[in-house]
Amino acid sequence: MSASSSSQPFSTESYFQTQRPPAGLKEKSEKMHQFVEKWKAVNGKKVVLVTSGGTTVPLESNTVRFLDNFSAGTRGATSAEYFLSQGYAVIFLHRLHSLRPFSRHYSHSLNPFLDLLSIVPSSSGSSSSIVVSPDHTKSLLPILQAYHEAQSSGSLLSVEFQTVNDYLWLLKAVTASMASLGRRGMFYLAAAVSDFFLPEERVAEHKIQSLQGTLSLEMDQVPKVLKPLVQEWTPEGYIVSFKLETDTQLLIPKSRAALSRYGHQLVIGNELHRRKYEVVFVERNSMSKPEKGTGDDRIKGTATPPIMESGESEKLDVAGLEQKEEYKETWLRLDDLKDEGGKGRDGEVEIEELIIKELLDRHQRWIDARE
Ligand code: PAZ
Repeated sequence: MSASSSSQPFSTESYFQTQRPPAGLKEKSEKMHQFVEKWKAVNGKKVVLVTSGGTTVPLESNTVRFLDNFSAGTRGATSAEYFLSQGYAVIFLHRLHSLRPFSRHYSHSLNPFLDLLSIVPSSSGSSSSIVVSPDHTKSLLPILQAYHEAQSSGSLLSVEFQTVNDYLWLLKAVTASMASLGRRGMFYLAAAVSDFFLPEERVAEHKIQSLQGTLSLEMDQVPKVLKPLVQEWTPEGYIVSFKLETDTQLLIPKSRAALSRYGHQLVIGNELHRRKYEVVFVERNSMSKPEKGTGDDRIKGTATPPIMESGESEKLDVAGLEQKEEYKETWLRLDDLKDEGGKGRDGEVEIEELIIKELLDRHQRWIDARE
């Protein structure tokens, strides 16, 4: 299959004008809206949107094949648990079949739940019963208690997406609802969202046939919705985006470029292979958002960011990158805990626990700065 790209890149606006909303959008949006309204009425309650897992890009509308990425949803599912433990109400917008809060501890590949159970044979003709083996009870108990607590309080709402199109529409819808929370709303955008997609008019209807020989695909760039999200959809929300790189040299400059470009509060950078052990918080020295359209100027005195996002110019402005004083970086490393005598890497502490601890204070300061 060969598909030619449209000459104009999609803007956020043209994307939503031309790409159809997914089935079920209305119902899911309504659920998220009700959830936000419920918690908005509770004085001081903070609500976080956690996005999690990878997005697919279907190659056929009767989908047999699709492009995907590596993300298992560990970051999002783990973070959601820590947000709940800190009193947040959590909207968990996640990829279908990716890891979920609480059940992630018993994933079929790492820790199959059948291994937790033992059979107690009947003693008097009644049927046998099943119990959790004593050696697993200790670790299961707090997880089960936290799970029941989230269920009975209704503080966790899970909503699924699969394709990048599902994700974009749901993100727009939930942001519209969460905007009314003002600064009490946090956006923790950990999903690994495809940078490229096939516009629906170029998606084959049926399974692509191998008779055609080679398959070449030309994909369009997914519009950078973070920009309208920050500047129009929810100007008051506390917004945390993630930046994944495989070249560590790019982590900080690209995180700074994202802050500069979108004007939000925090970028958490992580390198693919070390993401479970260390992350870097990249933020501006001041808490304030830059004025619309001025973020780039804060770094280098022109309207061009130091590193452009993919699909735009890849020009690197070294002079801009060297002006570091506008930004600060804070590394969180499990190895540091070990050095300090705590439980670090391969111990019981998860990096997400450290991330959420750091975020609590920053979010509270963001709220206090306005009130
Ligand atoms: O889902 P996971 O735990 O396997 O990976 C988490 C992650 C690397 C996808 C996340 O931390 C992240 O960086 N998300 C943003 C990716 C990006 O679009 O740059």
